[in-house]
Amino acid sequence: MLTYYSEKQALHAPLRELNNGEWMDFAESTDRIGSILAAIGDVKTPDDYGEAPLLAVHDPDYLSFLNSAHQNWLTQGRTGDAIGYTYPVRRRRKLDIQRIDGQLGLYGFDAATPIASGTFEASYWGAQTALSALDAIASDGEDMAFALCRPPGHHAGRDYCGGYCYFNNAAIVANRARQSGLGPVAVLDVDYHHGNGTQDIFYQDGEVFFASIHADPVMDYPYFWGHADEKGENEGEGATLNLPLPRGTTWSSYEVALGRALEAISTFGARFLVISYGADTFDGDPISHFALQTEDMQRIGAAVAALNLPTLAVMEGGYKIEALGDNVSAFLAGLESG
Ligand code: SP5
Ligand code: ZN
Repeated sequence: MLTYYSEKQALHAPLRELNNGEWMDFAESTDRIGSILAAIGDVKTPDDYGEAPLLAVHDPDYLSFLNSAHQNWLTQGRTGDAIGYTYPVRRRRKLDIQRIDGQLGLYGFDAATPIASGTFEASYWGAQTALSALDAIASDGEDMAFALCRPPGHHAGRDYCGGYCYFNNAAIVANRARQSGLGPVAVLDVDYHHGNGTQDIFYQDGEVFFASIHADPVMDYPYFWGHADEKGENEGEGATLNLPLPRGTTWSSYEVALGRALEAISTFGARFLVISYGADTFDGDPISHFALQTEDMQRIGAAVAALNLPTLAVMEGGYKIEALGDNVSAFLAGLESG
């Protein structure tokens, strides 16, 4: 599989996150990439498409914030990673917030998404990785490509980070594919967690279909989004499909949801597919609770490939480091078998 990755993506290396009221080692670690690279072999270095494709999805003030947040943190005399603690989600008004702690609340939605010294640069190159994979399909005639994005992206919205995500790589390429006339575009999100950022970005947009199979948000992060009755709004009504599944889900019921998602993508008339691939549906993932096996990752890839669409796979989550490389390579083998 044609795969893109930049070593600059490893510059993002927060130390810890808040979990169940305590500090734990940052689950979205740089070791994840080592496991994947060892399993998949050669990767290509991305080109630089600049900030414009990022700004087509993200707010310019949010980019400035991300670019300056860690320096701003250090300027306040702090050490380590910038982490917020004040989240004014209700009845907040438009204020010119300068204090770093206020900005972290304004531009984020959880305390598990630290901003470290290399976060902006790594996230920037993660997005360039996705854009390069898109260009391989759009300009070089490839049928499919894999963007080994890290940090992941699907929890990030137009003007906020969250869930280890800063730039929404899948949304950036879905939007650019649509603008390049490759649409209608569908995004299929198979990460364990609901892709709330991607959903939010396209919620009122009828040109990009978003389907997600994930842990029921009644039980699991991100709690506030991903419920089955969220179906899109205005022009986007009917172009969002949420298929929440219970903890403990194995292939037999996953397969049914996947079939429904793929059928909806066909019915929508998609001509281009972006798949947000998370390996955190794997049995034994340290922060997740499905029970898919490595062979099921191949089955997901093969089922997606049967759609016969130009397909760009974007890496999202997956935290069982020892199994991560095998899971990603099984998924890619499935995609290639189609
Ligand atoms: C991209 C992605 O997969 N983001 C996931 C972000 C999840 N962040 C918070 C998860 C909290 C899980 N707590 C589980 C406790 C297990 N002992
Ligand atoms: Zn996830």
